[in-house]
Amino acid sequence: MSIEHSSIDYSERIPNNVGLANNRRLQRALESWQPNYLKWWQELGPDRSTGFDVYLRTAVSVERDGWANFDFVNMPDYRWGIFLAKPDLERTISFGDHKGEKAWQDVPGEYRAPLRRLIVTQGDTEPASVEQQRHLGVTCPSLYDLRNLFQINVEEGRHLWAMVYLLHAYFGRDGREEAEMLLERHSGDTDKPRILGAFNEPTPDWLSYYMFTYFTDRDGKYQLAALAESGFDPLARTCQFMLTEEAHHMFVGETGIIRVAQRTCEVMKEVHSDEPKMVRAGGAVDLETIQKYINLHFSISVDLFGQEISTNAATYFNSGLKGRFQEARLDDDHLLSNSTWPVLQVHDGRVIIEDRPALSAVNERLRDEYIKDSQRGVGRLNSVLESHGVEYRFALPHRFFNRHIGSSAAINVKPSGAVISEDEWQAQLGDWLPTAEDLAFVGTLMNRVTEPGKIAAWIAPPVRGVNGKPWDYEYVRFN
Ligand code: BYC
Repeated sequence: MSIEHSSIDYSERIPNNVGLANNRRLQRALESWQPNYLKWWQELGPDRSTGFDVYLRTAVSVERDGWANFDFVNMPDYRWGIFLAKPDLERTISFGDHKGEKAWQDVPGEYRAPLRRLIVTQGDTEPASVEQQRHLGVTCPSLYDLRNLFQINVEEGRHLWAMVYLLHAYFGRDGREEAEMLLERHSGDTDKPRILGAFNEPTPDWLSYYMFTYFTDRDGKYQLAALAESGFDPLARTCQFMLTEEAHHMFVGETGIIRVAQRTCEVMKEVHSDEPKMVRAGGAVDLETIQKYINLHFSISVDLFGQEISTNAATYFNSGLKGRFQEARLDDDHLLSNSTWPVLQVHDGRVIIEDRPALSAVNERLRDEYIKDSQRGVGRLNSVLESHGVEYRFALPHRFFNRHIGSSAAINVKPSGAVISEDEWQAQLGDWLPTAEDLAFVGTLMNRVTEPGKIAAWIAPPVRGVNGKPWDYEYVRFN
């Protein structure tokens, strides 16, 4: 491969720091994918966004001070490019059968298929999320939120570019075909759906969007962190850089949910009631409905870690393709040949904990980390309720609640963790997951607010604006 550096050359048709100009074949291949990408963005990217000047951050280098450069960008002229974190030429593989060997700069022949599958699966989620969110701009609660939506959308687009670069640069003809397919599958499409369940679910309103960016983007954090450990160095370096952007997406989710809950608390005071009906009449989302959204989005996202016991995951680990969260910091043999991990399983319709070989439980271990992290945000959300003197508390449902992947997919589990019959499940479903009526109510709140300094009545303004600007700054200028 060509010489790589940290700063990004924006004079090129495809901005990059991978020395694309020195590899004409690859450059031409990516340049022929580019118009298809732009066509996809026009058709399935953010609705009604063309011609706006949006205050966006664009990476100018992958150095600490270079990746967050803010300026107005006329949509859709955002410059999507290819940025890899700086190489560490001494890097060695830290886990699995190849532990201690030099990280690979090329794809090892024997791991070509599983590596391509991982990259395709990761790549598939990125445009999927843009598709899922495409109508939200039409009902934005404020200019600040509209700007954040576009920021996340352009970055997910760039994350797609990151995976497409790997496919084109390292996987030859089948890589190019996979890159085409990434633009052909679509979220929710019955014939050609996106690969993973969560990415075919609708994101119909802004509460769903904050939940998605809180819960589903957080899966992104954990999966990217596991891939950032990969022995395939270009993948590891791509994911390292993607992780810096992912943090902002989760921030939008967490602060979004907090702002919705805060406004609900204020309205509860205004209407002197905690009755959901009264809160709704006051123009806010009742806490019970927020909890149902948490239950839904948590359960959908928890499915993204695969089955509790996975031979795929064991193979990925053994082969050095995908590690554990912060692999290098873990204090063990990094081979997992003799260790076990406690795993929740369903046996005879009961939930039990079993020690299973740690190697086949690496997906479950990543899910454990994810759940701990998700729980921390719920704690912060509850502090908001507490600070308003509200007694209600949010909680994550049991990890087996509403699952479609893994050993609990075949049984019904209450948010508390108790196993129940199908009849009980059907009878109580509406208490735990958003009903059509809940969705319709939240839908009635979704009205577009685009005047600087104004915000929809169901959500509190953010504490801070973007990049030191006030929250009521004109983040989007309509031309
Ligand atoms: N839906 O052995 P298993 C993000 C399939 S999010 C449908 O249990 P494995 C982002 C699985 O593919 C991060 N199918 O687990 C967030 C397999 O199929 P095959 C995305 C599912 O293979 C917001 C079979 O079931 N990145 O970046 O270790 C906005 C048995 O699988 C699901 C990645 O996921 C599901 N939920 O695990 C934008 C990283 N779960 O192979 C972006 C790359 C499992 O038998 N992907 N299956 O046909 C992976 O590491 C793995 O593919 C998975 C699945 C962890 C997803």
